[in-house]
Amino acid sequence: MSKKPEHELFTRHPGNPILSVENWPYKANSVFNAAAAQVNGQVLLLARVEDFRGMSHLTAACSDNGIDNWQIDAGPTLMPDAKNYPEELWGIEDPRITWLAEINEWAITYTSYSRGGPLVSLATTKDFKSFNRIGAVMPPEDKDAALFPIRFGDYWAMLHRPVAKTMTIQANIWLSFSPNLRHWGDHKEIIYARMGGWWDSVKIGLSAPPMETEHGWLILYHGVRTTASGSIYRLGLAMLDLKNPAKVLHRSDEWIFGPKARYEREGDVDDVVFPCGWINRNGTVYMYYGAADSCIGLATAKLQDLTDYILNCPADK
Ligand code: BMA
Repeated sequence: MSKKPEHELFTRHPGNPILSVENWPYKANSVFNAAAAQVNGQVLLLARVEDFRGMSHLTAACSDNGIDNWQIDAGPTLMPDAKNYPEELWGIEDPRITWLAEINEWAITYTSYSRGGPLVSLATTKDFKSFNRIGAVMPPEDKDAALFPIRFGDYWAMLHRPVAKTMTIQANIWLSFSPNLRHWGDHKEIIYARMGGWWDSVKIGLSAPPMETEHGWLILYHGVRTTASGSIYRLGLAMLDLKNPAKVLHRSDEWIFGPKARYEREGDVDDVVFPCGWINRNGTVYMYYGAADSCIGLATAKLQDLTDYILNCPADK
């Protein structure tokens, strides 16, 4: 693993980017923002693949070690289906995967790019070959959604990021509940973009799905700041209460990972790190992130270091 900047908790893999269009079995413009899951002892990534029309679909890649020797599906794994799901008109993007033990299926939240703007869609699968679409679960504009793996009382819970254009743009993380995965309510706004000079001043959004720890739900989120030369996407951590995920226990003041390597600084969209998946392999967290909307990077950290860090961060204000 290569050296990491002093303030960063994650170490970039020296083989980065670990996946890009050069590895892809079919023609594509870019491969990025992949969800991650541990499936039958392997690491599965469900990558966003953008075609030369500018529209995205999702394709699965599997590896024994989560680093190399990826077996990539020969063609798209999940294509937009605008005929039956009109909200998928302009593609499907940025998936997140959560294992729902109760129903013995994986839940995939993804962004559908509808005529009215991006919105949150949900599908389930047992095998990443056939998919059962629940369909659009949040109207536009809303994205960056992931489910918790368990119910709280009778209710499934989902983090997501609606956008409201009032006097300023409001793009904060919300928590919603559902008895059946289809109908969502009891909406609560829980983590706010910090405004002003902060690194996460303009927009924030959930990155990977919440990770359960003994201290609480570990949250990885991205924050956006706009500068004279564009937006910078960086990452922060938060911790939610285990029993009551609406309660934010801690939040990092500083970003813990940001665009530094060349493949993160230069691409179709410069200065973006955008994880949609992380997994815990024997105490090591593998974070998979889209780099500059062009390729996929891997960075690792000890889960213990992440929890030590966030527990020492201030209680959320
Ligand atoms: C966000 C999403 C991501 C993308 C990022 C940077 O709004 O569209 O898919 O990686 O912008 O372009």
